[in-house]
Amino acid sequence: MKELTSNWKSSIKSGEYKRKDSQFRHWVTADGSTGPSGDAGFKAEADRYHLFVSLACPWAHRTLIFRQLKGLASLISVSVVHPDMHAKGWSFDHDETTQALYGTTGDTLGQSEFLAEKYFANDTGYQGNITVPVLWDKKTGSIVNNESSEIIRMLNQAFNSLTGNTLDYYPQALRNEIDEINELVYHKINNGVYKSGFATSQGAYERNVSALFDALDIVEQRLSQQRYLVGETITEADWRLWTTLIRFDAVYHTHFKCNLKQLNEFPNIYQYMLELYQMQGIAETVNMAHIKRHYYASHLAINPYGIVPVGHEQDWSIPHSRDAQFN
Ligand SMILES: N[C@@H](CCC(=O)N[C@@H](CS)C(=O)NCC(=O)O)C(=O)O
Repeated sequence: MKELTSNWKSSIKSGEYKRKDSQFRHWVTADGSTGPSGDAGFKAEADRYHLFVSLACPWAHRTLIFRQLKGLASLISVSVVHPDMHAKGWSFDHDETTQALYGTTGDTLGQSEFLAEKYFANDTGYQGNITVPVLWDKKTGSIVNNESSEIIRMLNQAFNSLTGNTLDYYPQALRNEIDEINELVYHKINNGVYKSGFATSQGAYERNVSALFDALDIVEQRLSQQRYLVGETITEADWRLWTTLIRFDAVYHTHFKCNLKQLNEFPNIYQYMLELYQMQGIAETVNMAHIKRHYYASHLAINPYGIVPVGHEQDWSIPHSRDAQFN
């Protein structure tokens, strides 16, 4: 297998990290008609679709959360890669030890050694990055979509008639507000931690850390006055923010040098993070050992010996104050 040029290494120019666009953009829809992009033919069906994820990846984590929130665990299967990501990209390395420590599953659909094989399965000339999450169609043996923000919208809607779960995390009436806060959260926080950690100049690093903490101040202020990002209703905007928050103190603060403050110094954000962690089905999507191992042991350019910091024990099951604050 050829060596891959990893996303973050290839895209650093003048100190600024630039994330590339995802390439597979088909949509699963209730009746198989065309979605906002890509081809038709991907009808929502039980046991047809599969997710390839790393438990470390905040983007992949979104899709696991929506699989839980929308009651899709028995309809959509999952393979979990090994946390270490080196020259050949994500691997399906898996044994009893990695399973116990990191929740790896191996390639539960086949015999692939690396995730790249799934990308090249139907497109030997594929030039894009080999990223998780991947939404895979077991019927055609091909990738449907590798853009998490789109996968969660499909999971939110397309399978409703199969599951009877009509909870809506992107309701029509709130879309403008959700889109607006997503913009801030994506650029300054979700991707902001990466832009800080992968900056290769002091200036780029300081610019991005400063923008990140300004955005956290805005979010802190907002969450002091309302329960969720767009009011009293929890939406996709909250879950998109949350996957960064849960990794913050253990990884981004240290590894990506996002260290103006720890997250627990933002009282409203911290309590909100606890509240969401304690929602049904969510804690089981979090594997801190996998998260820490991936970041610290894979990004050797910024942590050359791959040493994983011990860190302090974080207990997210302690009672939170959001009920009392917003009743
Ligand atoms: N836009 C993608 C980004 C996914 C992404 O960058 N995933 C990272 C892991 S956190 C990855 O697989 N990186 C591997 C690489 O770039 O080589 C999404 O949101 O789905």
